[in-house]
Amino acid sequence: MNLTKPGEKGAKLSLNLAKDEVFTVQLQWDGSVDLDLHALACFGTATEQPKVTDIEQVLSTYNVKRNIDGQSVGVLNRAVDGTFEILNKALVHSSDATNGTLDGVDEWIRVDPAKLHRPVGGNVEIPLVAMVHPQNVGQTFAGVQNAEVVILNSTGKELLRANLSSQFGSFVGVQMGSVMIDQSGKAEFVQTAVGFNGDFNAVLENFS
Ligand SMILES: [Ca+2]
Repeated sequence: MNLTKPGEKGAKLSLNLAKDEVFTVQLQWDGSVDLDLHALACFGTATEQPKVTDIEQVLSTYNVKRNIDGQSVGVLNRAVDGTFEILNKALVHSSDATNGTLDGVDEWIRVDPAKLHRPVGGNVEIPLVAMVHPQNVGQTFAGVQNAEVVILNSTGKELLRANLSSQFGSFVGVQMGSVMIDQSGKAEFVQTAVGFNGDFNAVLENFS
């Protein structure tokens, strides 16, 4: 499938997942540019839009504990295998890939909806964002070959595939859309496909 152009209204696409079925979001690309896959776990009530209220809900390589100029930043611990997770492994992120030279999948996020505490009467929204790492100054998706996002179900069946290189060439990031999980555990992908040239904090502000 193709994502809509920025500004077009997003369609809802059923992911055909069983209740509480684990699914995986994969990001792959080729070349030397560093892309990052990010996800937020947003919780809403019956009357309020899902939001991030705690930094522990931010699954991002920018939120991994590290030292920058003597300052400790980030709250997530990196496991021995390089993976990191939020909310008791409801969302797990692969080891960070700093270029696209791996064969196939470079970064992935695995979501286990059963581990999310769904608010009574409310939804969970998991916005998905792919971005050129900010250290690649001046680089946009146009300079990244074969950037693709794929969502797979627990048996590895492909539910969604979107190409980023062609449609979002002038942007440094794309908010692809959100996986919405309702009270019953049913999951849908709502595509928004908004390209942006700001930083990740601007995205975060939309959901906090
Ligand atoms: Ca990366």
